[in-house]
Amino acid sequence: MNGERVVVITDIHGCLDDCRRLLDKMEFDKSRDRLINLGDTIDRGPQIYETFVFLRELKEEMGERCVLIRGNHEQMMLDATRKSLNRRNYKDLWYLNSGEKTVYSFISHKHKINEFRDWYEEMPYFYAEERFLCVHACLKNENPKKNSVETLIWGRDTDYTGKLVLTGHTPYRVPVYFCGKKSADPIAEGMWANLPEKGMIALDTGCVFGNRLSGLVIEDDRFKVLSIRSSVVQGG
Ligand SMILES: [Mn+2]
Repeated sequence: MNGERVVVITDIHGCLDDCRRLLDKMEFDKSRDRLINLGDTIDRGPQIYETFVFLRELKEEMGERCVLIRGNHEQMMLDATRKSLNRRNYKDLWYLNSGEKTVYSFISHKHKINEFRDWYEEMPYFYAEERFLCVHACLKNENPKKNSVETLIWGRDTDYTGKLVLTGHTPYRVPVYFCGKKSADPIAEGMWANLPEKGMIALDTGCVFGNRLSGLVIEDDRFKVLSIRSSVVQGG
């Protein structure tokens, strides 16, 4: 193996215990690997503030090897907490999507999430390298800059056939691969395979809804999917 290992996770939604267990299973090494998180770190789950502390420490230690991409939930929070006259509608939207849980998680640790807006504001909408692209939701055009923000963080298109993109956002039972047809091909757990050049790998498996947390390990031009069972009790 020549290059660094890449470890991709997504849609943690405050499920920090599960995130740690998955990173252990992926043998994540913060001193050498690149970590890419595809967004949606906040809202819905049990340990939202703790997830923030964990990721902030990792980012501080790893620097540019830690890539934290923006999801629609970070975007809703940023819109709802922006200092402007017009944020009432944004706050309603965020609270409809579990924003209150994030607010109270920070308050219960004697913080306001507003204190850390700047940290969340630094999250980019996409990440690109030679082998693949990363966005939270989906792409229509393989040039990330030619997609609307709406597509990047909320989109649900699966008919993309451009350069390989890794996504989260829409939960599937297991990680799936799409390339130009409606049906999804499930990706087998723990099996090394060649990294596709085109299409879309969707990694969100609904951990916060009680299913599984999944991630991708990439070494050179090969990848494998690893996952764990969620510890979240539904309705809890
Ligand atoms: Mn999302």
